Amino acid sequence: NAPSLAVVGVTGAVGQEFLSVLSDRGFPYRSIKMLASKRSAGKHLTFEDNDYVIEELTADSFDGIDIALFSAGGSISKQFGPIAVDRGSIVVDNSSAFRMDENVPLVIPEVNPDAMKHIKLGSGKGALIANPNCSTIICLMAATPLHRCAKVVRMVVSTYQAASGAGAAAMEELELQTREVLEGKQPTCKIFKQQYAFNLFSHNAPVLPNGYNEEEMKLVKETRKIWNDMNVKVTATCIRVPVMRAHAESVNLQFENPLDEDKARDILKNAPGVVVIDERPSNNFPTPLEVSNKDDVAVGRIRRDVSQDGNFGLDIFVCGDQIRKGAALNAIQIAEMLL
Ligand code: 2RA
Repeated sequence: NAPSLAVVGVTGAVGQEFLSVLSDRGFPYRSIKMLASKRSAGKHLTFEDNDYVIEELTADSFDGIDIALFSAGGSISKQFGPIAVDRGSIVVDNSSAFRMDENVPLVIPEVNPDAMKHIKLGSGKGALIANPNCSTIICLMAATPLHRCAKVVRMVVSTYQAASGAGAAAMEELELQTREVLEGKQPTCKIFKQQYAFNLFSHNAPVLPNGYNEEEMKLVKETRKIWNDMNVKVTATCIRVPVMRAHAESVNLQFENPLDEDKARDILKNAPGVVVIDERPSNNFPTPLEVSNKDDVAVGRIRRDVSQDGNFGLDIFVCGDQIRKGAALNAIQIAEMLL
């Protein structure tokens, strides 16, 4: 019978998108528990014409819960994820807390579904499944079909990341700053220490001793885990750009075996969860606005890398909705695999 669900962090941007995706996809559930911090407990929300009272997340929240969707930050996942697993829940965690744990599958359903094949609903045994970082999901949705055909040996990624990745408050600040700047006022800088409107800057994640920020190293490490290939060379530069909710990524791929651009285009046209927008005469290629609020990742600018001999290199440009496929949709597709 249909599973009982819990949504942890239901008031956040991803938490709200969990509910939208559950409804859009007719995900079957016999009950659903809306969980958030003490601050939100007691508030009402309507979901699928039913009224729900948001409950405070506690250690007892997971009794009888089959699947728990988490998106409330790494510290909440670290504290309550294991508790939920002990109570027999299968946790799909959108935070980075457990992504690199060798016992936790890191899953993009269209890419590496087998990584979670040992996890069964109804076994009474809880488990943890990690949702990859949004920029990783969006990149690998396009890069993996090509990798499966010609084996990527090196990937260089430049990302152009939306405000939504920094949360609902960042989206609100971008809108506020845009108005303020247009009105000749001093922009309000609370979320980011610098002006964001009409500007762009290196991703706000902490910078590590090697000079990369955490967002860039997530792309490097998560790609190797998801592809189960510790030798693939990955480097990344992640930039925050004044766009609301969809990431864009420029991806350069170097292959072990030749792959010409026409074959690459065909592979991508047939790839699940991918749409090709690649019209050179009209200069029509993926844009963040085009993919916003949509499930599919869009890819274009497919072209042979002229810096490589033969067909061993390819450049592509990818856009994907950060909140949907980059977080909530991917997590719920993972949950669907448990049904
Ligand atoms: C970002 N990847 O876009 C992060 C969100 N999890 O900032």
